[in-house]
Amino acid sequence: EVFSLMSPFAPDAASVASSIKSHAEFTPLFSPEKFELPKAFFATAQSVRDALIMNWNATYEYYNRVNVKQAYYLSMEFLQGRALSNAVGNLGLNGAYADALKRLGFDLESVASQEPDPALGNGGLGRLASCFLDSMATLNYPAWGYGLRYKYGLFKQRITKDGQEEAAEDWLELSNPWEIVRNDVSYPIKFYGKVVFGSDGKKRWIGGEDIVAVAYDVPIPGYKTKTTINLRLWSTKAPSEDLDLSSYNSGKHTEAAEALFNAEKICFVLYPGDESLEGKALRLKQQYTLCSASLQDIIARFETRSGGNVNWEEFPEKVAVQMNDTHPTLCIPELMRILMDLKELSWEDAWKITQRTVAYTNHTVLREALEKWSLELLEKLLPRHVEIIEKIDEELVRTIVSECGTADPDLLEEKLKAMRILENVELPSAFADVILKPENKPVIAKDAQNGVKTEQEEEKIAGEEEEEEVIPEPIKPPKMVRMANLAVVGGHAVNGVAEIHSEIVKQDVFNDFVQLWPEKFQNKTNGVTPRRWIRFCNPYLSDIITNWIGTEDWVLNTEKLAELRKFADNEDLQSEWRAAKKKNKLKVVALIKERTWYTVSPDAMFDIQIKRIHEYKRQLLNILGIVYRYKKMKEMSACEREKAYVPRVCIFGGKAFATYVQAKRIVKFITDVASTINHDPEIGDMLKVIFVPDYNVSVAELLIPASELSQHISTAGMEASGTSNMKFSMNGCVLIGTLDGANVEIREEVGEENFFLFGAKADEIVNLRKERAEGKFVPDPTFEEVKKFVRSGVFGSNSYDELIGSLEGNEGFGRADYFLVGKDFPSYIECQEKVDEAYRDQKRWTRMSILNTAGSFKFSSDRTIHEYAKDIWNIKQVKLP
Ligand code: DL6
Repeated sequence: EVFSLMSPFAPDAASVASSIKSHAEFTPLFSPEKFELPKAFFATAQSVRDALIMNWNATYEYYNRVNVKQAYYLSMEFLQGRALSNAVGNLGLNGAYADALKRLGFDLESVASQEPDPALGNGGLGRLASCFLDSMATLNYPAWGYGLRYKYGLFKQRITKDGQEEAAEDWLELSNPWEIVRNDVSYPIKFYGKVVFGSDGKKRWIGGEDIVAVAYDVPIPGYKTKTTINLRLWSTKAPSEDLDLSSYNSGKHTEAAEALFNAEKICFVLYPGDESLEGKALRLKQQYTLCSASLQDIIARFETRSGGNVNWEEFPEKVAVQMNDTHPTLCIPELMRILMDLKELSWEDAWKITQRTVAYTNHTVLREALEKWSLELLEKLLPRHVEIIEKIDEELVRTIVSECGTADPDLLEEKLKAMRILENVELPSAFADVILKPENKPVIAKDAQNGVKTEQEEEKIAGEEEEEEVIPEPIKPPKMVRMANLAVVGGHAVNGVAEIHSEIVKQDVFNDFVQLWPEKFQNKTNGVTPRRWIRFCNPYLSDIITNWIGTEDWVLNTEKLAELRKFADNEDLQSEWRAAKKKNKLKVVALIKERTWYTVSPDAMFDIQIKRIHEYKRQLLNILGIVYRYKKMKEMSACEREKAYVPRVCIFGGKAFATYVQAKRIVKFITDVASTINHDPEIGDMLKVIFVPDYNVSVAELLIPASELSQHISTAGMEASGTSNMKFSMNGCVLIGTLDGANVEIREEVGEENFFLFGAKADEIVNLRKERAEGKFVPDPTFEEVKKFVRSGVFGSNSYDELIGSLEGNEGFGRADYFLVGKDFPSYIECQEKVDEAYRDQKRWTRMSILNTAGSFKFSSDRTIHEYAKDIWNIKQVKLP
């Protein structure tokens, strides 16, 4: 009962129904006697998968045949969200599947809601990767994603009276109908061991721990195209001979299975806690597994496609590797290692090929988030890679010395400090004398070849450990490897993810590199897929857009959304627009009831902030604004209150990293405030505060279409881009925000009168922090008032000393309001008053809403992917015949 999408005839409801029934019967995952919703979901997914597989095979076969250049997007995170509705929608089979399921006694929406939401990502970075895959497939770009198949996704969040609690997210519990295990696609991965010279005089990495990476493929369909690309996720296991059968049989079960567990645990969880050394080693093993398995796979494909006539110089003409942040930076030494040690290329040739192949996207300017690994740990885990990294560092030092000269030793020292890949590591011996001022001359560094022994020497030394006299060493700062610097040096392109962010990257984070290689640095403003983020999550609004524009082409060519501008004041459009919003709000009313037991009014303004909980994203500013509003409301009569404010439902959603204590305090504070305000009969529907637990992609798909105001209020200069701001704007939501990340461009596109702006600007932040440190900051009375109110005990016995203290520069609580909540508070309150005033005039508000959708066209990930394809990957669209 497999129907073909390759045929010119779309399958009808009858053939779809029989395909679903046949899967329910012949690829069973449940007992035969019942046919209930979970079974209906699996059978439907399997039926859709059949269709995907045909297109996916055809796509792969065609790319093989034409041997085009392919891009590979390597990412430790893919936040895919549910796949069923998206696949059915992209295939244009919504009607057929809805009808077929109706015949079988189900409705498509309920069947789709059975799907677990795979959370193989934390937030923006992972969701961006998934939007990119949708655009690559839709635009017929030959491209693949590579990631890891974590057994447990991002934790499940529960909200209790103590705040956030985390539980394991077992998304694979009932199996995953979308993936295809490729038992024939697996690669050996090695850790630890040592580097020796082989009998041919070449270096070899031997010994250590061996594991195997196995491919699990997930077909990614494009919208209205046969192109179906691949997301290849690696899972890890031990080589089969690693079960110690004799130990097992003698009853030592745990010891016997240790190797199996050690290998499998690499892919247990996304982001293992890395406070401990074991946690760090595990995260590093994850990163290396992704890089090594993917590169072995890419190289094998290149060799096969070369048909016995491999010309390595052509590698960058057939392969582009994009590193999503620094997490896959080990790609650089790994590609070098494979090319030199296994394919026998020279350093020079391998380096040219690597640089031309690899590119790096930076997603953060937070210094503490720029990854560094301990050299000692790396040396243990990947000894050959460290040698390669040391040599890259040495070459970099050579370049810096030759560019900068030695006339000004202070300047040279500064440059080396900022740019070297190795931190707190002596200079390579060749440079030590030339460069350093006499007082700073280090001990001669080790020669790259010293310390490397032959296999024979290794054997001889084994066992004859000499006793050495122990001389206490002065405490030195730890030697580190700066992955971002390695990524900049080893790649041919570096990009930021919004204009302002790319400028900060150039002027601040990597300024010294920009002076050296200005041509490497680019901007690629993020985007989101309009399929998932309007067309499928907001069918009410989509139908209205299609009717008024007169075509559904806008789903592919979002520029067409601009045509809505001319109808922004049309009363018919306005009333349809409001009705759609209301229908979406009603769905959220039900969600809130189900998840929190609170009842909220669909007539109130829905004001939403959903994102990871982080101090720089300033959920604290939002909740303090709500507290201030509540205090003012309490001081008024009912009549005054209604005049001064519009009713609001303030919705929060987001997870705090399990070990981020301050973020968890913020969650607790929000839920405490919510429970006081929501139970205050005097306030009623004028103000409600909701924390939606376990925020994920599916929750976002419900909340975003229902939003009227959304908050993007990070301290200016700290949010690289943000992508939910784009989704909100597309769905006709008005934004309140700072001039940060993509807010800047959104405001330009939708018009400044349709965006509520407040707060300090990025270029003022350094001075403001300095002033604070010098004790020159005078807090606004409103800010003092709100803090005092919180401390008065209105929200329970907790005095929130750690939270409120952190806003005051109280030494005990950290960095003197580093995120400038106090500075921006009065302008935020003032701006929120303007929001109320605008919302009172529903015609004005609806106009603003329409103009947001109309002006959001730039933020389609299709535009972003076209730019990557042209400016970085140099790949062409390939339409299947
Ligand atoms: O580029 C996607 C996304 C941006 O929209 C966010 O502004 C940014 O915070 C996020 N960055 C990260 C950084 N992770 N690391 N490292 O998630 O990327």
